[in-house]
Amino acid sequence: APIGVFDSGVGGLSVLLAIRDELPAENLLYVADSGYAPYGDRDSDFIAERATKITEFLLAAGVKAIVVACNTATVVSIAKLRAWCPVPLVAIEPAIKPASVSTRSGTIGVLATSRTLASPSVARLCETHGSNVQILLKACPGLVEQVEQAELLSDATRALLVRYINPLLEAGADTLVLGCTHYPFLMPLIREIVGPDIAIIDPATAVARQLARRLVGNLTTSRPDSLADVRFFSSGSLENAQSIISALWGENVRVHSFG
Ligand code: DGN
Repeated sequence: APIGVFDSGVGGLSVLLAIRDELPAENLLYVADSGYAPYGDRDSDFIAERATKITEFLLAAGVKAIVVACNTATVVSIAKLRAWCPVPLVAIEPAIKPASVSTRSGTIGVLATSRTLASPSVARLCETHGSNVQILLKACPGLVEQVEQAELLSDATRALLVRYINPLLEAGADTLVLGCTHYPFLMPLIREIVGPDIAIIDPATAVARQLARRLVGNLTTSRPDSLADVRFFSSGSLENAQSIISALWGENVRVHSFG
C-alpha cells in the first residue's frame, strides 16, 4: 500500500523528497491542494475541512499512512484528524524544540505563515521551550506564493526574504526554523542572505524518520526489479502543477486532477 502525503500546494514536496530518501521502496501519493492555496489566509474551519477531504481521498486510495506535510494544516486540523483517521498520521510542525536546544546565542527565529504562528500549538511550543531561549516569530506573507510560482531565485523573492530575515539576525538569532514546508525550496537564497554561520532547521528528514518508525513491520521490502511508484494529484490548474511539480521534484511527472 502507498503512503499519502499532502500540503496546501507544492511545499510538501520538500517532505516528499525526504521520505523518498528515507524510504525509497515505498509507493507514494502526493496531493497538492493548489486550487485552495495558500492556506495562510484561510480560516481554520476551511483548512480543517480541506484536510478532511484530502484525508478521505487518500484513505479511499488505500494508503497505509498519511503525512501532513503542511505546518498550517497540522496546527489547525491534526487533533480532529487523529480522532477518526484509521491509519498512522505523521504531521510536520515547526522545529522550535530542536532549535531551542541547539542555539548558542540563545535567540532563535521562526519563519512560518501567519496562521501557523498565531496557533495555540505554536504558543504551546514557545511556552515549553522558551524559558531560557528568546523565540522570535516571523510571519512571512508572500513566500508561499513565490514558491508556488517557481520564483525560487528572483529579486522579488530575495527582497521579501531580506525583509523577513534581517530583523531576526539583528536581534541576535543564530538559528532559523523553517516552519513552512515551502521554505526549504528557498534554501539557496536564504543561505546566501544569512551566510555560513547561521543554523537553518528544516524538520523534513525528522518527519521521514518518524514515519519510518511508525511503519516498522509494515514497510515495503526491497524492490530489486522496479522503482517505487510516485503519483501526484493537484486541485489547481494541472498545467501549472505539472511544470512546478516537475521542477521541484527534479523529473518530469504527470499530475492527476483531485477534488
Ligand atoms: N506549506 C504550508 C505550510 O507548511 O504551512 C504552507 C501553507 C499555506 O498555504 N500558507
